[in-house]
Amino acid sequence: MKISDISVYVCCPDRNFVTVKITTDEGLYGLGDGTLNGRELAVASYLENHVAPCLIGKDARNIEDIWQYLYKGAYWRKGPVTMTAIGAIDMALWDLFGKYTGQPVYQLLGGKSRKGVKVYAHANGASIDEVIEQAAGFIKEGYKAVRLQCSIPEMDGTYGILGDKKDYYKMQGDRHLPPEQPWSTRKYLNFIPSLFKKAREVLGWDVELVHDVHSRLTPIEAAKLCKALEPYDLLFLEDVMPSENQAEFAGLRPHSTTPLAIGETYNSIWDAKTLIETNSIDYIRCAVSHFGGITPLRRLADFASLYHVKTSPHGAPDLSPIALMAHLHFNYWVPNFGIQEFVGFGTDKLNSVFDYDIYVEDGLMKTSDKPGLGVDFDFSSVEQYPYKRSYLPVSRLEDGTLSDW
Ligand code: CS2
Ligand code: MG
Repeated sequence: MKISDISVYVCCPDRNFVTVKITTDEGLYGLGDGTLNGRELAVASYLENHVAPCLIGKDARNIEDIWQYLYKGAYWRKGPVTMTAIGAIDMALWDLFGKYTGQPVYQLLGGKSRKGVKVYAHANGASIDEVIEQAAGFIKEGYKAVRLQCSIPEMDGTYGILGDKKDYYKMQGDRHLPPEQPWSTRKYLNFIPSLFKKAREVLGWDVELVHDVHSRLTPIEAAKLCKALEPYDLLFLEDVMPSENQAEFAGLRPHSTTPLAIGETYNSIWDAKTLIETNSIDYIRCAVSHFGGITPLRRLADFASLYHVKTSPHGAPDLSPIALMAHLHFNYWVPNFGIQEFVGFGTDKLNSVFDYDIYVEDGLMKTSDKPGLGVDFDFSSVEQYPYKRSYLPVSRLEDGTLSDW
């Protein structure tokens, strides 16, 4: 089964996605997600100009060798652009191998370890009441876990509640440049515990609650928040501070039993190694696309399991349904699975472009037994919904200083 063509498709059905199609001489094709939010064309170019030419003629079944070839063979290792490109190729190869063998990918990984994949939904709102009302709706639908994000009073357009606004592009203005958002750590820290206090009063204690800090605190502020939220028993607190300095996380642990999650921006096991082996985190959130594919994610999960760290792959709307499907297969199998982030089924436009086989039943995500990843793509969407330049927001302190995102 030799690779005969690799094509890259960039389209924008309400947001930009990079899709890789690997075709073989047997006429089969596999799909991979190469979307890197705000830097989509860099990955597309890396794939088209630097990766595709090297892979034509290679045996598509040699997934591990192709991964090593692209990682070790490039000399310039790691980095989000490189690893997202490798991730897209790796996903497409697993999809292909599934189609070639007639097996769903979870079966090739070692089979199902669970009935379904527990997910957490997103409740985002402009006020505490709005967030709690949304969360209550999810619980009623059967969800067992919900992430709570709320606008901070007197801080317009707080990041984290942006996801629900479907006019994402409008916020970026006519020139499509990064929107700027204000940030005040003091206002945030003064407010957030009241969200979780009310949530427990109204929603009770059965539901698992999550919150994402988006790396905005210093170590001492992070310790303060972990302690303040401890009475509300979170499943985890995500990205409580930036992690370039992995060693800082160990210092947080003695302060609080609030579980910690991190990893959505990581693209190599080296980004997580110290955090894991010093028992500094509880959940590792690396994504199949940005981490270089299913192949390295398996190695990460096995390593994490030695330290009781569970997986919780990133599941934001800027990962395409191809990555979502890859996560679903991975999560069905991975022994130390924690929970999957799930933001819902996307807009009508998105669903007209991607045909993906998932459903949620009693808070568990499931798929049927289609070979491969169980996802297809409308290749004409590139003309129908062409790429639109887009950026993530930038945050500034109230005095104008650029702040951690
Ligand atoms: C967030 C993401 O889902 C999450 O946990 O951190 O929405 C993140 O902001 C985006 O994926 C960035 O591209
Ligand atoms: Mg996050």
